[in-house]
Amino acid sequence: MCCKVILFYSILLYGIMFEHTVNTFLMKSNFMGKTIIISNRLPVKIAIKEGNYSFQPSEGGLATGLGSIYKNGNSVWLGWPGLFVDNEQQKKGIDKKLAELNLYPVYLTNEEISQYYEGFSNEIIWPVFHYMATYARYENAYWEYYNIVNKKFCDAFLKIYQPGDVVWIHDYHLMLLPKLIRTAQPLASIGFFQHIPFPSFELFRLLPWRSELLEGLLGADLIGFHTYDDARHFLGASSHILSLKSSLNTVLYDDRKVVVESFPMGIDDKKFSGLTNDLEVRRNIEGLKTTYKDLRLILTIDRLDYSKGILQRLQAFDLLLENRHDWREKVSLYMIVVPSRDSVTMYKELRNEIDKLVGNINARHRTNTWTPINYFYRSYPVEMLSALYQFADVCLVTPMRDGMNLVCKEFVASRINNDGVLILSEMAGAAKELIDSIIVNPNNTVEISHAMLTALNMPAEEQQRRMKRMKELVSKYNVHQWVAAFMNRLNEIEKPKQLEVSKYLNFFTGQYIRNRYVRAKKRLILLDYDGTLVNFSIDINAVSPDKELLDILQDLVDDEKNKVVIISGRQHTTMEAWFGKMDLDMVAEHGVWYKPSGGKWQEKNSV
Ligand code: GDG
Repeated sequence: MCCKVILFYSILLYGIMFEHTVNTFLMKSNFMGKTIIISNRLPVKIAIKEGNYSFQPSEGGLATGLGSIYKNGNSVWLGWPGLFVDNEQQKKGIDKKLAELNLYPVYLTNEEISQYYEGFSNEIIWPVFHYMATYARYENAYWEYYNIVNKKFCDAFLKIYQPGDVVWIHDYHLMLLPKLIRTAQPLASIGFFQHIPFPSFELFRLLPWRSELLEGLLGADLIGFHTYDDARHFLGASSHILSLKSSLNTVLYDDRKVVVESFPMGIDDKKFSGLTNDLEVRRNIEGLKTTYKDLRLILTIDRLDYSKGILQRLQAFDLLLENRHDWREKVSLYMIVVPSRDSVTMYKELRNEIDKLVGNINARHRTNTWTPINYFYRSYPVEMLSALYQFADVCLVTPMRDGMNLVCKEFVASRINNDGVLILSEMAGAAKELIDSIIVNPNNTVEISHAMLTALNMPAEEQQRRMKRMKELVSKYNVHQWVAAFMNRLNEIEKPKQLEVSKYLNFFTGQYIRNRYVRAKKRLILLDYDGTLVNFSIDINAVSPDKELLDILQDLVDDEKNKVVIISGRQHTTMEAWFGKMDLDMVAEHGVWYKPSGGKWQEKNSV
């Protein structure tokens, strides 16, 4: 039966190939289609003032990087606009304004935001993928909503998708989406990039829905991560959990090749180096100079999160002040913590712990003229960020885990004089690239406090040497290069894939072919014999058509929409003996002999 199904599909495939020349069509259309970017959030900030909405494009790294493709008129971005809207009239107004920016909203209900976003994404995936599995809450309701919302994104996507479009999905909120899209549009070109780490198998296996998540991702053609280790972990999980074979960076899944590679994300370095001339930035630097005078400054900037290693970093600074009294009144920690998810209990608790520890350290070490830790729980405009990046002596970035970490790259890009020192956790993706930083283990508070001393004492020439190399790297592998590398790779994969559509059939391509077959009004079905209708064999007698094959051919011939032709290198007398009684055309002996259905055999010269 199985053989019969495969045979039936291969017959259909051959027929449709010639009916529509699938490959040529696909290859042409792919390069003409638009790019559809999909992420949980749209790159836009929407503010409501007295019932009116105002829109401001987001300045985030992703928005900047992808801006080069989504603002070029042939691309669109699909995502949640970041606020709850229940009024249809208001939705229409928002839709219209967003469409002017090539943005398409997926509206979420409060329940969906709470269960899919705060629940599944941030209370399950986030902790497990950042190796903090004890924080995970495996609620079944979260999983249900994760499915519902991924499906919602798929439905919204299908409204704007056209064959030939390229899809680029971002991040862990949408891990089921590649498969949902693949099922609906089997031939779509789908890329997926994950911005957070992918954990090792031993962590990933903890998830009750591990197989579904992997299969969801495997709907993509290209899966990208920041680092080689993340890609390796993904391949390991596919092999352990789904028993999939992989060769180098390619997994074979459902007869499709899925390429898994690392694409370390860069920043818009020109933006940060350019900000050094900004008037507002210069004013902020003057302000910092007045406030901090001769003090050396260690800068840390993070979103409030337990993955960022904020407490450990504070302990390390405390250790430095305890052990080296000579640095008291000479150095301060300037710590910005950007509010985030603070309605969630564990984030609230983390904030309380940070508040307590900062208070404790300051209470023990401060003097009348010196505050050891200057702690700010708020976000700043980029002009202040840039001023701090330029003014600080040291930037301390010590996450417990981080997909990449862009703050350290922004610090480097801001150092126009090539001075300053970066201390970087080995657990940040960026540590694989910025090897001229001082690399530390974020759990080792002693090592971090030593690193701070090393940084504060580092000779100017060494600072310059290290910073110059890091700056070259940050500039060369910037966000534009990242976007180009990913999109080029996706296109590269697409070409051979289109050729392989004719070679490999799977569930999705099978469905696609079946649909096209059913819809066609007239079909020309050209069938090779050896290796197509029967297995290839050098024993000629072993490959005569059996009853099963003859029945399938008869079914095809009986359909009056079909014209069936068998083409072979075999003797025309053999073909006649096998198929002579059927109402089909035959081409034998490599085209030398031809017989139209119901007609007689004719030799080429006489045709
Ligand atoms: C994910 C991954 C990966 C911070 N404070 C302020 C502010 N920021 C900006 C920084 C930087 C960004 O936020 C934070 O960078 P991250 O790298 O931590 O990125 P996330 O979006 O949190 O996280 C991470 C990243 O995706 C990219 O793939 O690197 O590993 O977790 O750009 O400048 N910006 C402003 N005011 C602030 O107070 N204006």
